[in-house]
Amino acid sequence: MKKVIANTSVVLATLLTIVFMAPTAAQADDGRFTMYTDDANPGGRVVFHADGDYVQVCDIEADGSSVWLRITDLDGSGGYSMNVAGNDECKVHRASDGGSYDLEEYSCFEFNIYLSRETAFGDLARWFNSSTGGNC
Ligand SMILES: [Ca+2]
Ligand SMILES: [Ca+2]
Ligand SMILES: [Ca+2]
Repeated sequence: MKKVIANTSVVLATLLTIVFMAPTAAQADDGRFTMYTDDANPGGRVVFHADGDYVQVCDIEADGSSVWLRITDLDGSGGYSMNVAGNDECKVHRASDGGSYDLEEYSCFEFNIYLSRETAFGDLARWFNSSTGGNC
């Protein structure tokens, strides 16, 4: 029995190593961005991966406010809005959803995240939809 516990510890240690190494690998990639709303204890977060046009919006605080994201194509007419409500709730859209969710490649997009109760807490960023891009 003791031997089984020891082996389990080795497996756990290995798994923990993998879990803690993963975010480092993700941060090293280009074309991945994160932004929070501007309130002191942020109530909203957006994550964008240019690869696959992955957009995740999360309501990360029980503050009575839902989170809105508006995406605007500064080079064209694309983009969309999405809303998520409820603490720890997230919504995801990606290119494979089709239509306006398939953002134009190599275009510059403005991401505007804000809270339903107070738009002054919004934040804005401009990101290239390109794995080698960045801010634009
Ligand atoms: Ca893309
Ligand atoms: Ca909230
Ligand atoms: Ca696309």
